[in-house]
Amino acid sequence: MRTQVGIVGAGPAGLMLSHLLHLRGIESVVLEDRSRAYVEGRIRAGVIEHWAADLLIEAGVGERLRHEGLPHGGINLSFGGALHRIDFEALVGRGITVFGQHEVVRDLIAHRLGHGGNILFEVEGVVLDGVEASRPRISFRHQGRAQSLDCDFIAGCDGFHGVCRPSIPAAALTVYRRDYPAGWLGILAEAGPVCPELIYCSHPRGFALFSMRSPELVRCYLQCAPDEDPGRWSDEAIWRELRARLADAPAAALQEGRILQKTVTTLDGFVVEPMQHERLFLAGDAAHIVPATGAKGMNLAIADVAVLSRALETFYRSGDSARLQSYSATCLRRVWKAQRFSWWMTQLLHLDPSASPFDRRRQQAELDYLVGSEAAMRSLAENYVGLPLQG
Ligand code: RFL
Ligand code: PHB
Repeated sequence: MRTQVGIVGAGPAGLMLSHLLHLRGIESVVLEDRSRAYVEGRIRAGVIEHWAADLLIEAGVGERLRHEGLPHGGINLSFGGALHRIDFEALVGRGITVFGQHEVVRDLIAHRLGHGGNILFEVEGVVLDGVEASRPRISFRHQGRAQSLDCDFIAGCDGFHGVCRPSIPAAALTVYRRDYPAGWLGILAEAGPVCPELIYCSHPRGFALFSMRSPELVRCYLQCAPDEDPGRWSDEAIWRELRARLADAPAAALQEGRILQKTVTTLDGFVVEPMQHERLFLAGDAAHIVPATGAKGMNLAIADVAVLSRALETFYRSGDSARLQSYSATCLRRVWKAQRFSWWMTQLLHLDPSASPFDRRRQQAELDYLVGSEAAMRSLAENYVGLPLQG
């Protein structure tokens, strides 16, 4: 097989890249090791930044996002028993959309397949060859047959545990990482939201987050140990803990519906530099991950591929590779700003078991300052709704 851009991974990065390339007249093939049903059912992100929602709509894959996505004009912080709203619309004139990542993935897959796109699910043994040569090749097995895909470029969109990043010689990369001393126990439950907008709670028992997927489905998180066993938590214990960490007024409205899913995620910061090596370009979680407190991971993945698709378009139109060469530098400026914001939200809201009494008082003062200062709230709002796309 032969294509212009071989894409490994059918998450938001790989699928959106394939779609944007198609709009620019560039061919691609997407190789995914899981089944279509698995990737369409994987519950992950929920917050879509303002510009990313606009891009999905402009690119013709935002019909359901426009009708079923929940536009939110702000978020709430809960601490000291009270709720404080941060009004994004008033502060920066924009909001965010709450719409599940798996719904974005579903729409992208349907659109690509409906327009002649080539996505191979359940491929095995993906190996990259000749990344440093002019014609890289991806070898894999599909439906029991060994196959290979010759391409001009490879896009490594295969997430944090994928094979593309490890295909780059270690000496060519610098890795930056930070582990956070907390995990999140996440649930999906059949209940109405406790409040029309998200609530981020800072509480002496630990952080909690109240989010949603639809008017009938909530997504909530509790700070827990990074190696917590979700099976240890009964449904009653989860609802009790969520209620305990929430301000009094919304806690009274908390509905305890049937819990459909319980999972634990760790909070990690990771960046690899550069995000490219010869003809291989890394995008999304393959190149960087952020703690979920800032709601940035999927948005960064979409930002990377927006930059990459434009750089590839310039190359195929005019032979000019300057934008491809500056791909990593362009993306990393945004990535580090998102890393900073995600770190800041995490330290602001989580209980750090190693924090001194001094650190705890400083954290309380920071929350108090934030909700009393328009300048501080505007800075949070500007970052949360999404910094403008560059490059
Ligand atoms: P993905 O989504 O991990 O997709 C990678 C794809 O590659 C496939 N793959 C392979 N395919 C072929 N061969 C191989 N060897 C392969 N190895 C892997 C995988 O099966 C998969 O289909 O990466 P991508 O596209 O870069 O997208 C990144 C996002 O998924 C991620 O950053 C977000 O989910 C992070 N995130 C959030 N991001 C936001 O922007 N807003 C949020 O509100 C938000 N909330 C979250 C989150 C992530 C969470 N978890 C579970 C980590 C909340 C949580 C709890
Ligand atoms: C979610 O709805 O899953 C969600 C929302 C906000 C976050 C993280 C996750 O910061």
